[in-house]
Amino acid sequence: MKVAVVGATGLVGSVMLKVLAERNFPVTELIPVASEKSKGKEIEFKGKKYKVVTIDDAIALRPELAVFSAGGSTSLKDAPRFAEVGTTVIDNSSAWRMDPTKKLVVPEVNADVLTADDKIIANPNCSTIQMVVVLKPLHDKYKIKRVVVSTYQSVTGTGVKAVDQLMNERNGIEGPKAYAHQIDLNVIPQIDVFQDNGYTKEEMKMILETKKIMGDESIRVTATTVRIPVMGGHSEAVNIEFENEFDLAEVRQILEQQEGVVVVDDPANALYPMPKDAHEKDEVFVGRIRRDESQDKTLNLWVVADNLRKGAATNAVQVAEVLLKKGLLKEEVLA
Ligand code: 11C
Repeated sequence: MKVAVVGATGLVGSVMLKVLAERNFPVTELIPVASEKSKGKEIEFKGKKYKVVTIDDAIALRPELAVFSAGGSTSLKDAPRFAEVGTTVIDNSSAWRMDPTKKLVVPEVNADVLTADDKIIANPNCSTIQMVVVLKPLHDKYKIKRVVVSTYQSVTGTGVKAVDQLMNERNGIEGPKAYAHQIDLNVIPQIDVFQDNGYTKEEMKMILETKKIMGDESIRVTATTVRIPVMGGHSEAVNIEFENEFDLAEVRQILEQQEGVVVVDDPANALYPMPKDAHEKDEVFVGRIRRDESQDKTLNLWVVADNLRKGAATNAVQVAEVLLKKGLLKEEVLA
């Protein structure tokens, strides 16, 4: 099928192309889309070269699927234009996530919500995705009451400018800044802008998106999201209070059996998930599985994933795979 990748020259866009190729998604014609200044640039996909086109050109080509990673304002403006001609859009931005008419999907958690009527589907925030993949099977078994999460997030979540800032600072080179503060040899307890309640937008995404994806507004979530001078993936310390008592060996077994999760938990041999090891992997890694001894029915976990893969591109492609498997992408695009 014809697939448009909107934002093909960005960090997520380039990983998207890699993931589409690796997973052998049935792309017969790739339509790489970027801003006017990248028009005509060549992108290689599965050994073939494709010219970057503008959004208007891409809509005229009537793709069956468009995957967006070009920021919220592009998504708000242009995703409906694709949808109008019958293209199914999977959108990586935060533009549509909390819209009650749009589905917010992590296939391991809520693939069942997708229907043929869903023309714009939202891909959740990276730090939310890796957490809910782990929470879901535990919620099904023990019912989660409350989650307290603290994140340690990679600079790749901000984009190329932040990666450059980190490397420039490390090498003593002046350059443009993605953050208001130095990031190398530092930790910044702010991701995205502050809201009136004192939380950042990233923290509110984790709180609100988790409830929507899990389909349970009763789960209480609180978050502190932090940028650290790391590439390769986001890490999260997650504290989970359950309604029901759990058995630690059973928790481990449930997580080992969960699709998309890999348990790395061997403290005696200093084995636990780390962003360096999660880099370029599609799975979510869990370790440091232990009881919170300060409170009943409460568990502590350490969760790591490549934020550009499972946190963005891989999840989007997996959503497309579900649509394909359910026959929801077959509908003819308007001529
Ligand atoms: C970060 N989570 O690490 C952000 C990036 O809503 O898709 C992704 C922003 C989003 O900075």
